[in-house]
Amino acid sequence: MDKILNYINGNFVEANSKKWINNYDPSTGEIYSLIPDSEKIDVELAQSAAQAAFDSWSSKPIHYRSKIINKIADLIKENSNKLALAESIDNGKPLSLAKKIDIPRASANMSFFATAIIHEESQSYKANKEVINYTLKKPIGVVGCISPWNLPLYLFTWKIAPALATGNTVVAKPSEITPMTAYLFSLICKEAGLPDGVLNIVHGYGPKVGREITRHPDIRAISFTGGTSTGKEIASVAAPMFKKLSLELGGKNPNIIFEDCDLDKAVSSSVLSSFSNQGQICLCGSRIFVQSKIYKEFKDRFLKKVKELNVSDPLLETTKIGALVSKDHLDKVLSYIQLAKNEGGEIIAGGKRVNLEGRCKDGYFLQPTVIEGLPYNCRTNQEEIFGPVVTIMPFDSEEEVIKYANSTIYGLCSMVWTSDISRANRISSNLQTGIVWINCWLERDLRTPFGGVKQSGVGREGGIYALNFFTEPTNVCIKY
Ligand code: TXE
Repeated sequence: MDKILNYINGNFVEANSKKWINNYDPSTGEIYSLIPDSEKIDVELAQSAAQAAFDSWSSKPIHYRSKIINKIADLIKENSNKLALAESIDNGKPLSLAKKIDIPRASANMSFFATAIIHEESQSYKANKEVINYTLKKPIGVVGCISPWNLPLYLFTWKIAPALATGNTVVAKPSEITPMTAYLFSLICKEAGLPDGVLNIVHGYGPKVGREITRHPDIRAISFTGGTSTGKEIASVAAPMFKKLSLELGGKNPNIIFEDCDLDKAVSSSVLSSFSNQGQICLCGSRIFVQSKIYKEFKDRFLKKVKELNVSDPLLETTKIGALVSKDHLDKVLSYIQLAKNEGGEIIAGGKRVNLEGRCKDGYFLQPTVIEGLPYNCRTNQEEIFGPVVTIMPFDSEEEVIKYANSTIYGLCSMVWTSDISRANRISSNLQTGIVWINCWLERDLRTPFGGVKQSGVGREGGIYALNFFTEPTNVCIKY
């Protein structure tokens, strides 16, 4: 049985408690590895190591930090097959998806921020002949990075890269449900020559380890991605301690299809935005709104493609829908399908657990599910389900669909399909989301502001937004 270890002060160690947590393979339902059941003392050891490493790391020239972070990016690439397999086994996602998206993006996260710091410009302001102001951006110190299970290494590196690049030292915690690639990442960081204590990874439960990171007085900023309810908990602990907070939370994203769209593209993209990663991406379009005139044609073409999606062993190249991440999550998603029925919805595709043959017979598999006939304001259309489940409904006017789209507590992203550029701009300015994709989905430029409004989060990640989050500006004013 593989034992995952904490990475503290450059050493690979068990939890102080010597206790372990079972780690399940969601495709088989079997325990396949163990993770340290860490607690407060382990977080304190990690914080001390990070504190001790801070002065040296933060004072290193940017090209030194850039070189090491680029080396980590290269080693992720060199180990991409091993990392993709580990990700697929740990999360249940198709191996092909991990190879195509998760691991390449983890490497890109590291190389993007390794170069961002050597191109970043700083500001100066000349008020008159005698006075000049300039801005110094200093690293914060020891920062906390806490990440979720849906895109494990992708989101873990998305936080760690800018934190390290800007000269901070890090105490990081991956989800206890998908710890494997974070562990392999720590081995890569060691091999790349990252100095001891610069990055520390503590495995374990959220309420124990995550909470201790959040409440440690000398971890001065928290970057978190996960559920909205957990985000509230973290904010309630960190805010009174005046910590900087970056919260990337849930979503209930509208996918709006106007009658003047390119229907082929809208249909095929909607299948991806509905069911990629088993619908376990905060950016998935879980509410599909189709203008009445094309509702039946879109629905028929969409359902045909959905029913062609094969749910099978994630390790098979042909698999499009893998396992959900855990038994608890499968039960949660199934409970929402039951809720949809209770609310008067009709299941027009899927809706049932899939029992595969062979090694995956006990895995957590679910049919891609489409539900019709629900009102826009019922619980099924208001709450984040985070599985391969979408609702579909018609609309007539722009005003009507904007009202539906903006009706939830979330505001992460929207998709809009139209060939009318004026309409695209009009709709984008009225949608209450941090991101709007027009005639596309998940087109990503890492320089852009990434994040949501309302209960989808606080702050933005990406590009200069991440560099600013992980630094504190000092304005220096000189009078000649
Ligand atoms: O996330 P959690 P979970 C949504 C999705 C999902 C729900 C819960 O709806 O069903 O969130 O998922 C750590 N203090 N998203 O349970 O609990 C935890 O150990 C500090 C959307 O995975 O938020 C893990 O490392 N940390 C999201 C991380 O927080 C705590 C992606 C996320 O766990 C903690 C994933 C605490 N009190 C789920 N409790 C997105 N936006 O992409 C837990 N953690």
